Amino acid sequence: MTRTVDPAAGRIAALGAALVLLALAAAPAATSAGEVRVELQSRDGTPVPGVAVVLEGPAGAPARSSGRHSARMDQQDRRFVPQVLVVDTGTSVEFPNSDHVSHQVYSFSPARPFQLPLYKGAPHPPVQFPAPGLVVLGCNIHDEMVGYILVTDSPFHATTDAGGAARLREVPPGAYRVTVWGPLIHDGGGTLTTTLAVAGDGPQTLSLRLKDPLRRSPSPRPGRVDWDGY
Ligand SMILES: [Cu+2]
Repeated sequence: MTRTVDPAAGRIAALGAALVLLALAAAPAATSAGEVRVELQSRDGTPVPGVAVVLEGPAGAPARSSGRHSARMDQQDRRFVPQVLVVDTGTSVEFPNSDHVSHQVYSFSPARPFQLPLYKGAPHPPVQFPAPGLVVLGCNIHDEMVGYILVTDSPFHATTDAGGAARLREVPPGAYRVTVWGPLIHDGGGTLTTTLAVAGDGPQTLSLRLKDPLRRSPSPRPGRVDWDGY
């Protein structure tokens, strides 16, 4: 059996672990909420939608969740919709199939291997994602289908909209590490990181522009499936 291993997943998991340790070691800091807007443009200046943005830190921030414990990734026109989902560790995700054809959804990613036997509609219960990392989804019937669930210990996460903007709300002041991940991003192997000082006294915007052209097709792909022994 071939497994899909993405180096970005391990890096993000390690950062999540560090965040938890810091949260345990320090008392909660006084906070005032702020909104952070992260804008992502391609090399030619067009907005890049469907990209995951995660803010981690600062030291001393209380451990907390985003408050969202369930999510949904639909299947429409032989695509996962949305193609990229970013969720808190422990979130349960529904995978309804709105197509007229059946799909067989699977992941061999170390963060959460699973498979949903061939189905239409919503016969299967939600799948829980108990560990941080990048989960790459495929369909055993349609090789072109690929979806991604980025599971993070940080409550500050969003995906970019059609205008290439991600909005992160109620971000306390402090120094954050910003991670940007998308399946069409070529820069940095798909993962961009930077730092951001959040002042907390009003909305802030971080504008990022890619140096490399976007990939033509999403990466990584799900591993080729050998169902024997699964
Ligand atoms: Cu399918």
